[in-house]
Amino acid sequence: PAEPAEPTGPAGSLRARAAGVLESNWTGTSTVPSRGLYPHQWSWDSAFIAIGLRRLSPSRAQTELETLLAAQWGDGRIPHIVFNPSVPLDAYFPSPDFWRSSAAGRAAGAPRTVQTSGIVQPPVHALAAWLVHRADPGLSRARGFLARVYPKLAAWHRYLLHRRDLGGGGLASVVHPWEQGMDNSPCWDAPLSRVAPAPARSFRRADLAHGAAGDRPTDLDYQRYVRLAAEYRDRSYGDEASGGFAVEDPAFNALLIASEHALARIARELGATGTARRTRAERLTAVLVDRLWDPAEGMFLCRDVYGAGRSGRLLPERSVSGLVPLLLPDLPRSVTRALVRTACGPRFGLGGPARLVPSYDLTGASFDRHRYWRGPAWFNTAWLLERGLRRHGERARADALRADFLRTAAASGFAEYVDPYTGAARGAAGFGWTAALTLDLLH
Ligand code: 9WN
Repeated sequence: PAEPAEPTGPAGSLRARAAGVLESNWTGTSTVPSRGLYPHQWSWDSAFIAIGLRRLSPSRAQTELETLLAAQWGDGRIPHIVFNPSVPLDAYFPSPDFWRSSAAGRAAGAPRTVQTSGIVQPPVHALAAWLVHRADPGLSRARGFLARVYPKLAAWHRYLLHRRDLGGGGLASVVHPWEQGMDNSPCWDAPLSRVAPAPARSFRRADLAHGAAGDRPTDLDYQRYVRLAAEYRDRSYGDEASGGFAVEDPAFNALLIASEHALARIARELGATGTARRTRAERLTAVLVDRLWDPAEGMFLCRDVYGAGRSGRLLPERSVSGLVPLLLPDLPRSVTRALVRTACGPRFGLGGPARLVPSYDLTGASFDRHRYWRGPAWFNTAWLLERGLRRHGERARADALRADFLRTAAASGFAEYVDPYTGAARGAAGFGWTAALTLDLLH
């Protein structure tokens, strides 16, 4: 790719500023997404952060992933939060005393010494591990990095593909909106409406001390998040009996497939053929198209597994999640062409009126340019789209998205998310994956 112009500002080069964010968010063994709002280690944040950290320090990037993997549960799940014991309990909700992982998660093999949540996040980890290895293969081999992480990543994928195939069609389901990572996406409105809200006074949100209420999920959203998580905990985090919420999400599954391709490469590097994994990734891609592709919309949609009287149905909401599968190498050409058309059309405005890629259809009834995953543009999804465009030969569009990414990251102070029309900063400043993915795209 063409060398991106590196925007500079009064505070020094963009690279130095991004590195400074990662430095101040580093705890010694991992990186927090943001000091104030998210003071612990988050699963998919750490994967994106490792992808950027490899440009600064491949050994720190390895440590980032290994710290997360050290909190893996016996059943293979990688928890969505690993709690830092030195952070006060009231700094983030839900805190360790809500999840009670080492007690409630005992049957599922939760670790005894570290406190975690009991839900998961998108499986970006094997992809991150492979990219981290590629940044310095000599160091990685000398430290036995891939040999150490491979069995853990394989167990993680096994958990998702077996215990989480709640729809029975071969894809993984998320059982909580926090698992998919786009917490208050309009995609969850219909399945969440079947969840009885927990009493408002049964918990205290900590996020509103750091973020504007209009930028965050609503109280009613939180009441439902709390109900779902508490019920899962009270089932000992078992996936046999099902709760009220199960969704097959295109981005979550596309990341699993991309990571399965990465695991195939890792297996090959470790002396195996990787063929079985590559074949599985190809097969899963076909299943993804079969179950979630909507040709009329020209994008992937979410499947509400318990919708339509538990026979399942595609949800009509159009979120950026439905464009993320562009990342995959084995999609039919008709699908990749339609995805690019949809991304560049009026709904997502890529290369047109929108900055980066909005999290939700600009023309959708639930669009809200400020409220978190209901419209604002996020940097991790832009990074995934940039990769997808480049993979499928859309070089000019990928270059333009990368330039927009770098400009917006610089001007917003590495914001958590931005207004999809103006690029104005929203949410936390000095956000981990925004800084990390900036470093990656500058490279
Ligand atoms: C709940 C940490 C996380 C991200 C998610 C984002 C947000 C948490 C929250 O922050 O979720 O997990 O408290 O809102 O939605 O994608 O991983 O950055």
